[in-house]
Amino acid sequence: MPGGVSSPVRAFGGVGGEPFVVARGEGARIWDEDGHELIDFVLSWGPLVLGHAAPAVLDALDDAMRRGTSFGITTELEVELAELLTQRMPHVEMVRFVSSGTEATMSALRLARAATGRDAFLKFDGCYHGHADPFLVRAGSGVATLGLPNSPGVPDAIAALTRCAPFNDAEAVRAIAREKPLAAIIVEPLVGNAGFIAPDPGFLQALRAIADETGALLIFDEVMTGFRIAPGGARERFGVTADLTTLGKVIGGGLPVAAYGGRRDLMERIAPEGPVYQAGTLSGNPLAMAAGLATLRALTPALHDRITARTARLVAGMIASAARYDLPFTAAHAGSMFGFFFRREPVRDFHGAKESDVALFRRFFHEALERGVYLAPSPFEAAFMSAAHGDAEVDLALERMDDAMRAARA
Ligand code: KE4
Repeated sequence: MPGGVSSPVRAFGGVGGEPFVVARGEGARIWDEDGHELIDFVLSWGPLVLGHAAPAVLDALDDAMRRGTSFGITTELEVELAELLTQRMPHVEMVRFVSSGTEATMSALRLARAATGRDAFLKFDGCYHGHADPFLVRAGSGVATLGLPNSPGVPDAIAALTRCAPFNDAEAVRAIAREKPLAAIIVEPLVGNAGFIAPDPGFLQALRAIADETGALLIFDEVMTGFRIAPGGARERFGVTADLTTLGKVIGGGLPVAAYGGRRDLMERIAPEGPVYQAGTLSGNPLAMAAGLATLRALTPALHDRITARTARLVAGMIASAARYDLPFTAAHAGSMFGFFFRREPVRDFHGAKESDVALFRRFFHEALERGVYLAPSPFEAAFMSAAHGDAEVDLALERMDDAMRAARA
């Protein structure tokens, strides 16, 4: 296994040291093979909004698997999850399930190109939309963590169709969109792959206006933000409606599920209803659908608000600790997702994220890990809370992270 991992960011390339091997998880905690207990704020990079081995998910899986694990035939479960998604996100009028966020964004881009007859599209520096060729240009997450400029193997002819602009820079987007007809503008409406970066007020509204003015489609990549930053996602939080939306992580409850969807007039172009081809052997897998349904049914607005309140308390406590030790620090949250940088000024784009004190982040990461707190092993990732992170876990994590900051200060 290259690097001993199944996905690069797990190899601790961003923080140094040897990654641990996990043995099991339960609620807010994981245990490594040596029995070390960790309060987990990565939660499989976002999916586990109910926590590890949530009883509701295990019961749903137990029930579903006894009827068979896969058919390659439509089941009631995928119809139910599709209906639930369109109820929670009414602007997602039709939805197609796939097995990873990469498939979701790759397919949404293909659809946008087919619908507009245009090839070029725009993404933002530091945003990560999975590892399909067109998106591996100035990408975030693991690409940024490993300091890779882009990726060998992506043909120049493909990368040439990818335009990039700094996040929160609407003028740069307007200039590019007027100069080159774009099939789409794709954005993480709140960035989680360059660290946690919120949109400036009006930025997403400006993207909507530019898309409308120039005939580009607006794609919100909500693989990470969906069902985290608000029960109805970015549209509920920011009041901006994308033409297409990609989802993942939470909608699978920890099993491989992602989806793309949006305006009916666009989605009707997808095979077999239309000519735009996209397929998948395990798309709509009944076990994955059951885990996703159990997760979203449990995630009521009231539960979302409870997790959000604890996330706010955790972030406030981290800010207080950093101030106590006079560390350069900025942190924020949106719903059950949060992030921080060791930098005094707020971070508005990828450039600002890269100016944060990465060496201090590395020291803090390891000091926290030694004290039983697992954060993402990269300054260019976000962090997550779950229903299983109760007040006791928040208090314990704050106590441990306070001491970790003291130790990392040196
Ligand atoms: P996957 O192909 O990894 O399921 O999803 C790709 C993707 C698409 N869009 C957004 C906004 C995403 O955050 C992701 C995947 N996120 C990373 C974590 N930042 C996955 C972790 C990893 O690469 O191992």
